Amino acid sequence: MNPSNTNRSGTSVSLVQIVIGGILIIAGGFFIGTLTPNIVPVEGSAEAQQVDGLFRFMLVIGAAIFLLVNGVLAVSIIRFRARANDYSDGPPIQGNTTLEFVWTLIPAIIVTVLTLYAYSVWNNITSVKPNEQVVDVTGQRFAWTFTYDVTEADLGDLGVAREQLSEDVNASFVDGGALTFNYPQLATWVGKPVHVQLHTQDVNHAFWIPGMRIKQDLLAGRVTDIRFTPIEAGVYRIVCAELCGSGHGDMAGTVDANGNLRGAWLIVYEDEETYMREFYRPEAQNVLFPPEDPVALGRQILAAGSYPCASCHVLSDLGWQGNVGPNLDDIGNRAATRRGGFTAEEYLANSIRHPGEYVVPGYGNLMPQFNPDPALTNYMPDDHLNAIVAYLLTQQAG
Ligand code: HEC
Ligand SMILES: [Cu+2]
Repeated sequence: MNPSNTNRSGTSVSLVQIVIGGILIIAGGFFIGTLTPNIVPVEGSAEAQQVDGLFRFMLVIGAAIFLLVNGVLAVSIIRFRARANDYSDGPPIQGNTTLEFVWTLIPAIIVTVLTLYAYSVWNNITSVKPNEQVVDVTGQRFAWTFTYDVTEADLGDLGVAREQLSEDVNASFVDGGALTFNYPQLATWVGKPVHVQLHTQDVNHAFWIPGMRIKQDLLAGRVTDIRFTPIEAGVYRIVCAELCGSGHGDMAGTVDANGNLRGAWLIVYEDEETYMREFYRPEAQNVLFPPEDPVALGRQILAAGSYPCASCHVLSDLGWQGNVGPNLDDIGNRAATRRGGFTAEEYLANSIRHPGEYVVPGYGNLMPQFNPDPALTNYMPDDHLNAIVAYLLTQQAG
């Protein structure tokens, strides 16, 4: 009697039954694998297709193993249950070389194939693509900032010659020879390979765009990076996937009651032309020709999201909804009387340069210090500070 294919009640399992069972299990695995599109978000990038392909492959294998294990379990419970008055022991089985060989070989093959497949997907995702759009992403408690380069060629496109730019503009926006501008959202177009370089100003964060299937940690003191190529126009949520403090939840893009996008989102335009017309040119123009009026300038600087204020403060004029710090809607009314010996301007400037010196009662000392020194994190030049103060003083709601 061969114990491997004879059950306790003496009926044997034929090869045909094993083959039919095997086919059913694998077919079941494929059926469950086809459900993937229903349980994952839209595939917004070429990488998403690859990642989902790998996921589906693992799901088919996992589902087949699930059906095998639970199928055998169900059959065993029914067919080999203890009958009334049967107190006998089962047959004493000792080793089965063929069986052990098979159940070692199959998992070894599966793991090897998965390793090679996953490695090739990772290789594709991380490889350098031609004509990449490079965007610097800065994460800090509790906001994302996206920095775009304005190249010499773009300047021509915008109808500006470099020499035409005023001394002022050069002084505030040229950094290492390149013109850059910040924006609170990431924008690109279908088919454009994007290379994001990730910097953190404080603790570790993680940059996650579920629709693109990319997620990469930001590590203090290091620059990390990730690549993706969008294939579907639309707006996609950007999320921080590393618990980074009390405002962590504010590092995810949200939609307010009026349907407006708040916080960080990825916007994928249909083509380069639409991207240039609707996003790039207006934003670059704003930066190249900042308003002369300090109030308008302060508003523009804050609206660009260069500083992470939005995630900690409410300011209805700009759609800010953070609640880590005081509401700034009426800051213009109380700035002059907050602190003895300080004018409204001095108080606001000091709140931004040295927030720890006077902590508003009822709040934690959580606000970062914005420094006049470019070598320090959270650099804020004096002209930005003055414009922001001028603008905040006009906020006198209620
Ligand atoms: C990490 C959260 C955080 C960020 C980012 C942040 N703040 Fe604050 N802010 C606070 C908190 C908390 C307080 C109250 C405690 C204190 O006074 O330091 C505060 C206080 C203030 C005050 C004084 C408010 C009052 O009622 O007297 C001003 C003005 C202010 N912040 C402006 C800004 C501006 C402008 C920015 C961006 C450049 C900014 N904050 C960024 C958390 C933040
Ligand atoms: Cu974070």
